[in-house]
Formats: sequence, C-alpha cells, structure tokens
Amino acid sequence: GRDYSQAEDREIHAQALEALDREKLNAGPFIGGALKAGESPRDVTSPCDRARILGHASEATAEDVDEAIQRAANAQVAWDRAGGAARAVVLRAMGDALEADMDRLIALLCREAGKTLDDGVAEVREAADFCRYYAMLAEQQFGGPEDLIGPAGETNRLVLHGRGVFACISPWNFPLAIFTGQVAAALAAGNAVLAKPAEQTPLVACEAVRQFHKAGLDPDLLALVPGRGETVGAALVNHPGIDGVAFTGGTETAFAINRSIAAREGAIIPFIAETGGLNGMFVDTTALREQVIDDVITSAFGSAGQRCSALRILFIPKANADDFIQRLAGALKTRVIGDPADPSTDIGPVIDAESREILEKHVQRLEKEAKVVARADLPEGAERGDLFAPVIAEIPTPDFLEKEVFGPILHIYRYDPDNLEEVARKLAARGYGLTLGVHSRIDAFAADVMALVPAGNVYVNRSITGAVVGVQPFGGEGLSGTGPKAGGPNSLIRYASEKAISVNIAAQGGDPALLNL
Ligand code: UN1
Repeated sequence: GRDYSQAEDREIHAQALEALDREKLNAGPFIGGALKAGESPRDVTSPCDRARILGHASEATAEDVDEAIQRAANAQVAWDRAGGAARAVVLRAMGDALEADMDRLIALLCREAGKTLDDGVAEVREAADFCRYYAMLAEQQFGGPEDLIGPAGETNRLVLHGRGVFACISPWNFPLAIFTGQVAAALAAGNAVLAKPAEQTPLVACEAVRQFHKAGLDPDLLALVPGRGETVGAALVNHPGIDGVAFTGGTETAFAINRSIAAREGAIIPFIAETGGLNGMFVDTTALREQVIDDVITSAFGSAGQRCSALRILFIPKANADDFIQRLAGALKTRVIGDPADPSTDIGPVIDAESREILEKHVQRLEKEAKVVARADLPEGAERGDLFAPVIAEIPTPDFLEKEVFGPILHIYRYDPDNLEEVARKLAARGYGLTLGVHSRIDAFAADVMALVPAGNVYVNRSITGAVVGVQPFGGEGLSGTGPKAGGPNSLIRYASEKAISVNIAAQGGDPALLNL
C-alpha cells in the first residue's frame, strides 16, 4: 500500500491527477457491458473548480431500464444457483481490482466528489473492504442448506437465496464506497442489480461498474442506470421487475421511495434505507479536554461535514462551555480549507452550488436566531468552486434544528447537567437515530445518554465518524434508516429470501441421499 505522507507517493498522486485530467471520461447507461448513448447529455464539472470539465454524462431512458431489468432477471437465476462460494470469488477479485486501481480512483474521487487525499484513500479501502467482507458472508451464509432438527423420517433445511433484481440507489458523499457496498451486498446474496448513482457522481460509479465486469462478473448482472431521482429513480422503484430497493441518501427521498413502493400494485418488496442523522455528542465535566476537541473537529468537519454520521450538535455542560468553545474556535482556525488535490488540505468543497446555498442560508438563520462563534476563512480563489467556510455556532435550545444540515457546521448547546434528561429527550424527539457520541469517564452518564437518545452507532470517548467495515457495523434507527447495518454480520439478510425445504425421506426408503436438497 501507499504511504501518502511520503514524497514519492505524493508524486504518484499528483501524476494520477494529471493523467486523469488528460482523459475524456464518459458515463451513461451501462447495460450488458456496453455504454449507451442515453438522453439529456451534460458536462460533469468539479466542485473544486466549476470551469473544469471532467467528462460527460447522460441519463438512462425508460427503454434502457426495461432492457437492463430483462437482462438482469435472465442472468440472476444462474448467479443465485452458483452459490455463495462462487460469488465470493468474483467479489474478492473486485476488492483486488479496486486496490490495484487505487491511484486513479483517488484522483477521480478528488476531481468529481471533492475528496481530500485522506478521504480518497479511506474510501477506496472501504469499497474493497465491503467486497471482501460480503464475500466472506456469502461463503458463510450462502454456502448451502443449514440442517434443522425435526421429526424422524424427513430432512428439514433452511437455505438463503437471492430475491431477484435489486435497485441500488446511492449518494454522492461516498460515491465509490457506498455504491460498491450496496452492489456487493445485493450480489453476494444472489441478486442481480440495477444501480443508480447520485446525479453529481456518475463518473466514479461508471468506473466501479467497469471494475466489477473486469473482475469477472457477468455484465448482465450489474447495469448502471444514471439519472435523476424523478425520472430514473422513479422508473426503478415503480418497475414490476424490481424485487427490492436499497437506498442511501436523504430522509425525504426515503419517504418518497417508501410511498412509491407501498403504492405498487401486486407487489410487496423490501426497502433497505440508510438515511440522515441529527447526531449529538454529549460531554460531561469528567471528559478529557484535548480528546474532546480532537474528536469534535474530526467528527464535525472531516469530509467537510458531508457524512450522515457527522456531528451536528455538541452538548457541553455550562460550567465548561466558554473554555471549550474558545478551544474549538482555535482548533478550527488550524484546519486547511481549499483544493482537495493538495495533500495538505483538510477540508475541501461541498458538493455543489445548491448545497452551498442551503448552508449559507442556514448560516443566516444562525446569525439571526443563534450565535455564530467562529467561522473559518476561505483561501484565495475559493469562488472557482463550491468551497464553504466552516462554522461553529451556539444554539439557544436543544431542539433548534428540525432536521439534518449537511455540511461543515457545528452547533453547540450548553446544557445544565441537572436538565440532562430534558435536553436529551428534546434531541430524541426529532426522531433520528444514527450516531451518538459520549465523552465521559462515568459509566452512569454514558448509560443515561444512551438510554435517552436513540442511535444505531454509539461512540464513547472517540470520534463518531469513520465506521470500519466488519468492526463497526453501520446504520441507524427511526428516521435514520431501516437496517440492516452495512458491514456487519446481518448485512445480507434483507437482500435475501429464506427457503425452508422439507423432504419426506420415508417416501424414498429412508435414504436421505436420494433427494438431497
Ligand atoms: C453516509 O455518510 O452516508 O461512519 C454513511 C461513517 C461512514 C458514513 C457513511 N460509514 O462515517
């Protein structure tokens, strides 16, 4: 692996960016291994520099979706029957292919999604980890029937198999890792996939699909159908040939998909949603100050706050608040904001102008109804792209935020420890339940916070982002998602169906080997 703190490896990164800039990239409907013309072609530009045209992208048509579903359905039966061990071979090859192409993928993540070098490295590794982890689960859980204990004279077995064709709809904030993770999960469980990437990041998705095919996947088992949610997304979730939907993205979009699926005539299909969070971190007076500062800065401003796991509201006891706020403001000033192609950059751009404008509008509200206590400076030339100056603000009530604000804005609420329960209940009442941080050295404090605030992932005395596949299975409750968690032992269950097979062996002369299903 590379060590990008070393000059040689940084040089390789710079060369990969240059090489990518000389390429002309294309994304569009990618069906049966062929890139199609699609419709509504447009330029893909970089969030770091809107004048930089990375390539072109087109959208899938309704006919493209039909064709891809047809091919997927035909290919899926053999893929399912091949079993988990055969599927694991392809998924492992995909993990290796991603790692082998790491330099180019990091460059592409930087240009198309505005990822810093550290985030790019982490993202390629995470994508490869998903492939390998789900390969392992495919072998363990889809390796053949499990014998159940039943009456004499029959065999009873339970077997997991794919549901059919899955639609995987992924976000722009992890355009490689979440895209690959969803696809790998659906494939591992024996499904074929139509994947719709976020509108902002079609190029990296197209690259991932190419890698899957190169890794030995039958191209009919994975099609890319790029486009808008209102067109392609709607076509997918309403299509009678789609047997399940996996979605990661905003809570509002999840509501819309849920309604569409519920309204489908003659179909009941699973919906796997991983959505937003209104993530809090509760600090008490026993917490280690330096640790808190470090973890808050990482959790709130890492990846420009564009993670669903990111810290949104920090709860500090009022006795320590002034000191903490001053230190956090100082720490924010040390962050380097700018072009993510520069390895020393800590915070890159937000994804697009729309996102930047939503955040600026939120800052206006904070200026009026709350108190902005620190704002970072933007470097020269920031207007070329969508850089947004990170903010720390103090909010007057624990329920000041109604919903997720997706970007580098940290809200702080100073609480009275006597009112901890009331404060925590107000946060919980918003209905989200993704990540939760606790900084304390008192068991009872951590236990109280955990009992009061719903969360799928609780982090104690550490940062609340960067869940590692297989180590911290990731996903929320309530408005934050349906589960199962990504990168955990139960990840594949809802992508699969369970079949119980009972054979009367008395009818075959007591010989269980005759019909050994
Ligand atoms: C997301 O931001 O949509 O733990 C989910 C983390 C990541 C979050 C990914 N796995 O920070």
